[in-house]
Amino acid sequence: MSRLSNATLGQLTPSTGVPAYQRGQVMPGIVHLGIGAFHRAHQAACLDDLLGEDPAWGIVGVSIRSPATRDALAPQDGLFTLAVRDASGTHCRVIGADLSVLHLEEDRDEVLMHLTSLATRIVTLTVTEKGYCHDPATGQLDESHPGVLHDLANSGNPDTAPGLLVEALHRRREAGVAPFTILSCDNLPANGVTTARIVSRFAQLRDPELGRFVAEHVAFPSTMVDRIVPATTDADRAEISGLIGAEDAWPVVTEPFSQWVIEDRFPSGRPAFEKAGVQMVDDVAPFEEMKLRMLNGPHSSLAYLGYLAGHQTVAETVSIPEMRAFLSAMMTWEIMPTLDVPDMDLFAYREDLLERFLNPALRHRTWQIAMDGSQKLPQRLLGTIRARIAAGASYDRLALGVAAWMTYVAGTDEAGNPIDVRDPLAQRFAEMAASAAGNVETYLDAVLSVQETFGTDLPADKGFRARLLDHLSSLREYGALATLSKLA
Ligand code: CS2
Repeated sequence: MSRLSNATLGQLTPSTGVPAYQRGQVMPGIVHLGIGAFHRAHQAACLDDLLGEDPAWGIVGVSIRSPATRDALAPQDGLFTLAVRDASGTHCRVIGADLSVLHLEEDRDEVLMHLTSLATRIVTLTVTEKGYCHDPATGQLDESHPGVLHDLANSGNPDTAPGLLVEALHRRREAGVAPFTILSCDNLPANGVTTARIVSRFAQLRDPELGRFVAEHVAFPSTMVDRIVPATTDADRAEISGLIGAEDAWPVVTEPFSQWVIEDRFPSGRPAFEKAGVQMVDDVAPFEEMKLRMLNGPHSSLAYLGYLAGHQTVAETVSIPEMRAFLSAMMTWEIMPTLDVPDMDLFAYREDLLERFLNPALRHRTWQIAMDGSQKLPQRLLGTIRARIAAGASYDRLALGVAAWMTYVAGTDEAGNPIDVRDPLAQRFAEMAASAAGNVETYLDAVLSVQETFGTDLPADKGFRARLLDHLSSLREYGALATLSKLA
């Protein structure tokens, strides 16, 4: 079987969608940092719809950590298959919007060349929560982060996203080239404002004048992104290569649903996003809060609870009726009252979410969603809990999500199997569990003292601690399913 590439595009099976434009005429206008599966299934698919009309917005993709995506896609001229899956089957379309894929460490000069080019008017990011080198509880740059210290000392050779953005903005300023607009597409709260704070602070630490310049002249619109994109497996690779009739080393698998809401602040210009179904708004905050609290909060909760009880995938976990009832009650009674989204039917949104979680054709692993909880919990569950505390309202189910996370990061599931915990703080949690030696209260107080996640207010809240203690004890004694069933 030949490899997917520009040369073999014409030989694919007739059912495979291909770019509806001449790739050779497309010019790079966007640099994307963090070219993982999510970017390719969401932003790249959206731009692919627009390039026929306006070829000025091709994407240069950059891997910040592993060169694996670059190595898989470079021989394919940046092409990959987007496989949309649901109960009706798998629909394949080849995306051509990523014109080239670079690796920061190995291709640093080329990356910086694109970032400083006049043609690059937007830089988008999906570098995951931890890629911002910030303190998740406060949203401030973590000034003791090893990557930040490295980039401050080696400003011409940055390794982190903030360091790279600031070096590029500095070079553009020196050369008299207008700054690019920075669009964070990660699941951070107020992602534009948060990214602006982090990048401006980094610039200020390098040079106060540069800090002022970034704060005053760089636009950071906020955005809400939504599409469920499980990690690609070898079985996906084999199936999709068979379906398209060419070998694709790194296709992406996703659901039919896709949503993108963007604040319309692009001083250097932008693609006609709205023509691809993007909602352009003045203020993204209500949409973003709705998505983080309604989708991601329950997603993380079900991932920890499901994993602990031995369930591998989201669909498998959510097919348990008590789990569905628990999630629905969590959304209805504890999350929806904290939201205020204009013209939005939250009940319909809730039903759509539960339906999406049930998609039987996506093998979305609970273990994948469980990753990096220390970075995710603040915006997914803890902000909602704070809003409920402020309103004097109950938050039992949300607290169970947090307790399930605490149990998960202690490193053993209900059957006594060790858990491969992936989190920047994994080592600390393992040590806390070991030194608590089975004492639930000692473990709880140790985890609650992690200020990066909980800040200083929640650990001091006696009611919050009491809820967690009840849930932790119940999880240990009766297990996840029995505990959540009481709240379903
Ligand atoms: C998931 C998200 O892995 C996770 O933490 O909750 O990636 C989720 O699938 C997306 O935010 C959906 O838009």
